Amino acid sequence: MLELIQIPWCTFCLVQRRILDFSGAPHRLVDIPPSDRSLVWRRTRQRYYQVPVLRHGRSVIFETDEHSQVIAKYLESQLQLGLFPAPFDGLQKIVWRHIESEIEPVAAKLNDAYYLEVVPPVERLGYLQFKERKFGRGCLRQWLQQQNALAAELAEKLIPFEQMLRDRPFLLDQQPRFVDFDLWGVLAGFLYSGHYKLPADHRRVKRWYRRLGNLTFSAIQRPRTSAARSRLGV
Ligand SMILES: N[C@@H](CCC(=O)N[C@@H](CS)C(=O)NCC(=O)O)C(=O)O
Repeated sequence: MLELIQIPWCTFCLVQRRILDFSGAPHRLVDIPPSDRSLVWRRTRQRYYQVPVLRHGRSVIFETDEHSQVIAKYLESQLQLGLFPAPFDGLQKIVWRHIESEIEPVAAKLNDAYYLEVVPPVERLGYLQFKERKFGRGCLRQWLQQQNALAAELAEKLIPFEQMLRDRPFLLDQQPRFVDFDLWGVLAGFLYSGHYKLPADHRRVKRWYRRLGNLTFSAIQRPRTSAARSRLGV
């Protein structure tokens, strides 16, 4: 059984969670409190403290740098979902770096602005402290005050993706590739608090988001191949 150790509103966790749901592979979600990384620390044998972390039998998989995609590539190796086709190798790397360094921080700030609603009461002090140490005193309050400007920034940053969807159903191709899931997770994090909507002007992004949110691999790919998939009980 695959197990995803996660924080439910973490954008990077939402990426992996959507890939797992898309795959149809049985999996379990293990939520950890943001302030207590002891499970991750233990599982990774004192090598990692961030989330997400994937456990598969005796294997524990986690990222090795800011822009590695170790978990998604592991899932691809096990499930053959077509996430990393060779012809898109370089292009995908450029796009996911852009998504994670330009778009993710804005989406996460907008969700964190509502941390009093998103984060359980017992976790709020630690969360505030963690964010203020990273971004400066009063950052969460400022993001709440600046939410219109941040939302406008996000909408502007989504324009290239709206353009990419002009002639095809997914960002690069006729089926979703890794970068589709990467952007989907970032936007799911943005929407997590329930206070925002995707920008009204970005009609293609809105349709793509809804489509990808409900999509399963079995709906796009027949026949399913690989003994590995059946070993995982897919
Ligand atoms: N590059 C990593 C980033 C993961 C990450 O930033 N996780 C955050 C939660 S969204 C975390 O665990 N932060 C805790 C910390 O940095 O102390 C990935 O893609 O998984």
